[in-house]
Amino acid sequence: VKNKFLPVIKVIEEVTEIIIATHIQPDGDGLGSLLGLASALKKMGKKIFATWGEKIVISPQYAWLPNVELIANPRDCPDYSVFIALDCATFERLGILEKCARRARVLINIDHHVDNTLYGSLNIIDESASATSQLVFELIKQLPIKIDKAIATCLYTGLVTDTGRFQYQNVNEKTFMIAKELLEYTVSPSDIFRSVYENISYSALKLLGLTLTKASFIPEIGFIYTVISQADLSLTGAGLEETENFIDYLRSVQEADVAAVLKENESGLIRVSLRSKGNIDVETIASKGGGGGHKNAAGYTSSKSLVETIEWLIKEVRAQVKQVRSRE
Ligand SMILES: [Mn+2]
Repeated sequence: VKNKFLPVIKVIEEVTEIIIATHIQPDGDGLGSLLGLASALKKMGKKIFATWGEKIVISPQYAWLPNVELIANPRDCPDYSVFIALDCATFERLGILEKCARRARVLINIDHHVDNTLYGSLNIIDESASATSQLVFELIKQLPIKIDKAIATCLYTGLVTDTGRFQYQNVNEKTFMIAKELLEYTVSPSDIFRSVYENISYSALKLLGLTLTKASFIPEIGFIYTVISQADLSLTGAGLEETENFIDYLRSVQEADVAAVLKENESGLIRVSLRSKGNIDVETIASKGGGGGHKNAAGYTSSKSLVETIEWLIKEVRAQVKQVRSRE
């Protein structure tokens, strides 16, 4: 097979300074691929600027990641000629880095989202990859450095979080092969499990309780959803960055086919996270809302009121569920 990373490696070899970015509101895969690649390129002797395009807040869940101190303030984004975007499906998801990315001579887009808009001047998109961290691993393996425990830990974290601990539909034989290879660098799955999944604050636990109590369920379409408002955050003292996994609790409800968590951010916009089971495609709904993602995990941002956002969402979920049921 043709080596899809050759053009990327050529660009990396040509320059000494590189910007690496992931999407705003980064998840474990965004942060894992960002820090994994940043660590590797630094080892090659490159000057690295690693960031994402909004105020940098890292939840305790990921603040322990190796080399996390490499993350810089996006407002200081330098004038480097190469910009690598990781796990970022659309140009908009680069947030305030858009200008910085546009300024670069080469914009490399490495991702696994089906709906990636190919905004790069070099696009390496592989929908079959379980995580962008998997693609970054394939790339780093071809660079003239020794992969170490720190790099492998970042990439394993991306893999384990994006696959729901190796249980989502994006898992295949290759996922486990890559996990096995990463373990050869003395990565500790149990340490990573504890750091990612047993590291929530007491405030976040309270917020989770509140969020679950408020959940609504519409049985005829198997739709469960809940809301996290700014008031809920001040009441409990938790931060939005601590709520990434909350949707998994909704998704785990036996009668639910679609789950949504609506999060009100500081500027009053509503970030909608969606999950589905089986053939129900939430990516279609998210795209209609101006976002994107994968078939069973997607999201978008709504500037409508909370009530209007919920009404629109219920209508879209109803249509999607009906369509799938009529086919089955
Ligand atoms: Mn990902």
